[in-house]
Amino acid sequence: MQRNLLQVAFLGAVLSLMAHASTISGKVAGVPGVSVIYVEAIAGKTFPVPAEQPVVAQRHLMFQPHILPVQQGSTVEFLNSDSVAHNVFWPSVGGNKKLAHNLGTWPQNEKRAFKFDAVGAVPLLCNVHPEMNGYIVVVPTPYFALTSESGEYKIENVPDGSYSLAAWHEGIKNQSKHVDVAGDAKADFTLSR
Ligand SMILES: [Cu+2]
Repeated sequence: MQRNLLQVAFLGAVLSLMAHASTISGKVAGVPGVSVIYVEAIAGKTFPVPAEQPVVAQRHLMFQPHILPVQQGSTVEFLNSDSVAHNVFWPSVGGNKKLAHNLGTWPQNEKRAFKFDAVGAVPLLCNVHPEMNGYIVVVPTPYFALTSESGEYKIENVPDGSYSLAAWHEGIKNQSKHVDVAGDAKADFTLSR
């Protein structure tokens, strides 16, 4: 009897979780190329650090991908895929120059890792090749997406609630807006230089 009750309670919990995970989708207009859309920090809520370690390659004298969004606390691997040595450094995180860091310089097929605990955009540079640049965008929640080249995005499995949703775009001031998620929600942004 008690076991049946437990099963019912468990099933109920699973169903309620399923019922309350929604999708936020929309489009970023006004600027060309990809943007990062993310749910800003939620008061009183913390998230487990994701296990996967995303990779930024240095390939053909570029950082690839050019823009990588990651959840706060993620460890990113930097893999040199070129036959020349590359350096990786960043002059700030989220505009804070105290978080500047130089990972060093290393040859082909070697990689180094760094754990990003601070939220904000990390401008990646190489002191060997001044033309190289890229971004890691460290966001505070697991609810984020990189838009398509034409600006469309979709953030899945967002629990119902009220959030501040932010748009990050290279070289542009962050824009945020309020979004209520109770079932699937839409949020569009218009950014300008
Ligand atoms: Cu380089």
